[in-house]
Amino acid sequence: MPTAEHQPVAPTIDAARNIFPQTRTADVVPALVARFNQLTIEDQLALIWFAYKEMGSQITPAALGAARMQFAEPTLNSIRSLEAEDQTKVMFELAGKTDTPINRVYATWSVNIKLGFWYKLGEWMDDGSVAGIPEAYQLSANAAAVLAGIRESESGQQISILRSCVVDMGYDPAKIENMTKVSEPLVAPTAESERSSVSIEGVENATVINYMNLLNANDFDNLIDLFLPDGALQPPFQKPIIGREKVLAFFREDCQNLNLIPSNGVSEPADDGFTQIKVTGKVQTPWFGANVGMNVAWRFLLDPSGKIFFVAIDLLASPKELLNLAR
Ligand code: ECH
Repeated sequence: MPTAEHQPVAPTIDAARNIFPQTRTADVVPALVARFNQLTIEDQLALIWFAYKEMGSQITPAALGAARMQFAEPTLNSIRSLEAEDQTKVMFELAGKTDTPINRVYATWSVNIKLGFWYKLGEWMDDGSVAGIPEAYQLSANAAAVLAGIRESESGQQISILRSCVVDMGYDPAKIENMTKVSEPLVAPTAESERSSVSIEGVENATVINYMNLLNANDFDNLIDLFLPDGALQPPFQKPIIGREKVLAFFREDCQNLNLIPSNGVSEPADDGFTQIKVTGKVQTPWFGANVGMNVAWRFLLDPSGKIFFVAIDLLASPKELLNLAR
């Protein structure tokens, strides 16, 4: 019996999201963030303060320079000039995500500017120039349990939780029409002669190697050429960002000065001439430098010409997962 000729069909993004389904991600991060969001605003601020007291010292000052503090400075200075009571009120409103002028400004900032803003406020809370959290503040039982959960997680997971709490604060950017985003200027790509090259045990694929090297060099214009026009990138705990234009905007806004340190991988044919590749390794953020290595996996789906149709970046559940290259 003649069989119908097999027509190659492009995979969907939804299908691509499920490649290497055995990858165990750090579900503890969204779980703790959800529990955090259930707490009272007072508890939320105190909890972050206590968590930050334990790990904030690992933040590298270089990151602050990179966040180009001038964007947050007018807001920071206006907060500093307020009475203590009103300073606390502004912080409550930020955590409460209400509609206020400061919360609307906050909504326009890139992730790094938001982090830098809080970093500076934290310093001022510490030295007494801005109202702080009373040392004797008693967390509720629920808040104490969330803090204990954060303490028990790995450092890469801890900073992901903190980042997520900071990103969620302020007014919802989606509710602001025609919003102009404010992000720090682009750094120049690393000079060709100063670039490093990764090597990945088990993977020689040129697209994957170039992806790592170009991202490490902040060379986003060449990096985006590795993607198909409708290619997608899925950051940890997020929905895929679809299409070259949006992915490029994301690289420029959120991905400067990352350090990708892939170590192992596996490559295998998928349907219709596609190739699926999983790589595991560490990622360092400019905020913590070598102090915090996040255990991650990259799951690539490449089309027959070697372009990226889909790549997901996952924060892994444990270091053990670095060795899990199962299909
Ligand atoms: C104080 C009390 C009042 C309330 C608040 C306070 C201040 C809190 C502060 C928190 C600072 C937190 C920081 C967190 C930084 C986290 C950074 C992370 C980065 C992860 C990056 C990854 C990159 C992965 C990617 C790869 C790709 O291949 C493609 C791109 C991309 C205490 C005052 C709030 C100051 C600084 C977690 C994983 C590998 C997807 C980006």
